[in-house]
Amino acid sequence: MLIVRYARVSCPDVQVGIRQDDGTLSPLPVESIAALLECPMDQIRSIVAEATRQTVRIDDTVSPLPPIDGATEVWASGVTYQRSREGRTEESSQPTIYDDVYDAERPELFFKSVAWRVVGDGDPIGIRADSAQNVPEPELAVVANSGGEIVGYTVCNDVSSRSLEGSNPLYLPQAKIYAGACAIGPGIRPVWELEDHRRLAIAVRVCRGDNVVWSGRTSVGQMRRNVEELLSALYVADQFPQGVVLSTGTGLVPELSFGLCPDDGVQITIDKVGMLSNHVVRGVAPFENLWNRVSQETHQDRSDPRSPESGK
Ligand code: DO4
Ligand code: MG
Repeated sequence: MLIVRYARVSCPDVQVGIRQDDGTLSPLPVESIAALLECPMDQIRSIVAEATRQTVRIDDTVSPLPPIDGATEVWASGVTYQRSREGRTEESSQPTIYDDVYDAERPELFFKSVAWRVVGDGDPIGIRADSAQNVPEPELAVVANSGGEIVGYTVCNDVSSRSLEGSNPLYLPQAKIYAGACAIGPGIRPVWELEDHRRLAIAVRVCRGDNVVWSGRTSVGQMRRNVEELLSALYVADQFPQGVVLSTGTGLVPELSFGLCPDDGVQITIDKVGMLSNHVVRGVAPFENLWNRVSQETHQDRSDPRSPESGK
């Protein structure tokens, strides 16, 4: 099962539910995934267990949404796989810093996105208009609650500007945070359904027209650090009252001659967690609707005077 967010044509309010592997959806009695992540694990498990009684079929009237909302933030870790260290050493004007951070006790952690900027499965992902070379970064992301307990796992594409980061590591925030740079989905696989996340395989395929122009495969077992270590480094100096999604770094970096182009299709699959598919667009304009989406969801709240149901 996956914990998902979705909207329905008959009832456009955003709902949180459980998507079963047989293609049925069961609504959950919470208003947001953020509200779920406020709870301790035993409560999350019992809320999820309650969901399975009532089901609806998934069809064209159901639109999937990214499994993140509210004040939940996305953070990411870097240079956690040997392949990321090698790729960055090759591209960078300051190659030694990547060796240093790979070996260091303190992991590299960086802020990636607020929830409303995240795109979901089937949405476009972005490349910056001012960036010459851009890559997908297929990553396993861990979802934790307010207490730092692992709730589950999802797929993240940490889309990045390789040329900006390569020209100067101080440009990292611009290489990592811009319109369409963070895709997450399709849902959250609860931790109690996975025996050993380190055995999960991660695969990527980039299609241009009918051709596969880049593909790769790795396993979470290749990661130098473990997810508990990454999470405790994040929680040691901050609080996450509505939980966090922490992407654990990429082990798949293409050769330097490869870069994403508009209209490319990017598919990332993680065993037992799901497949995240997106197509590439350039620039900011295709993401202008993201703010409309979040603003509509906010005003769904009946207590808001701008909501039609409030009668004000
Ligand atoms: O060091 C910069 C970012 C690294 C990263 O995003 C990764 O290794 O996945
Ligand atoms: Mg990354």
